[in-house]
Amino acid sequence: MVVKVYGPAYGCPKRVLVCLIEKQIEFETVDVDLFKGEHKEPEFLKLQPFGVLPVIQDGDYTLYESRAIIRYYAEKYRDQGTELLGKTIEERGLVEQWLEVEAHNFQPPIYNLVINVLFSPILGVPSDAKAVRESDEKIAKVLDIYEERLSKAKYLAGDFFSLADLSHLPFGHYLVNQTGRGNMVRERKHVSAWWDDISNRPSWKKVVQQYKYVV
Ligand SMILES: N[C@@H](CCC(=O)N[C@@H](CS)C(=O)NCC(=O)O)C(=O)O
Repeated sequence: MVVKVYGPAYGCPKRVLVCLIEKQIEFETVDVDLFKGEHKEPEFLKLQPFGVLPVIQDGDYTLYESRAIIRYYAEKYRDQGTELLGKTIEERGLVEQWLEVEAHNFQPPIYNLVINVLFSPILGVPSDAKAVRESDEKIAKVLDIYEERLSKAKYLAGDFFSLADLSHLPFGHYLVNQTGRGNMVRERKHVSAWWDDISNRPSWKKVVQQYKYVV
């Protein structure tokens, strides 16, 4: 059974795509156009009642929330493809810790930037300069903490690439390549080396090449 992933052109679904590639799981994609409001149509809401991307269908199993999906596949196919959860319960704890940091500290201010810097002009709505300034300040503080962590470990959870690192790829890409803030990463030696390492993985390069970002 091939996994169906909805919305490959956007950031959060790319988190799922890169995980499926690392885990060597076959999938197909279904386009959903956020700018046309397809994610708010009744058929889509039957799958994802909150009207956001992604959602996956795996046979008759439906799952949404990108980080729930990647945890599910990393666990289900533990012995297939890249091991993404750590070998010990302590390693797993650190993977979970950094997944939470990504979800609550890293992605939200970058998401705000993406809305205000990239989406607002397309939608023809004014961008909120205060929100942009506050997001920049939050991202700088978060990256200072990452710099400290990555000066002691090659990856966020230790010396192994994990779901925690993988989860940063879609919005790290927005930060470095789409919102003109690559300097925030480049100014921090260890964050910069980490970003080069994870974003050069064949899995992520394939996602970026085959499922182009809409903006
Ligand atoms: N916590 C959710 C967030 C989903 C989310 O915000 N998705 C964005 C795309 S990255 C979206 O669909 N936005 C459309 C909207 O908010 O209307 C997840 O990780 O799956």
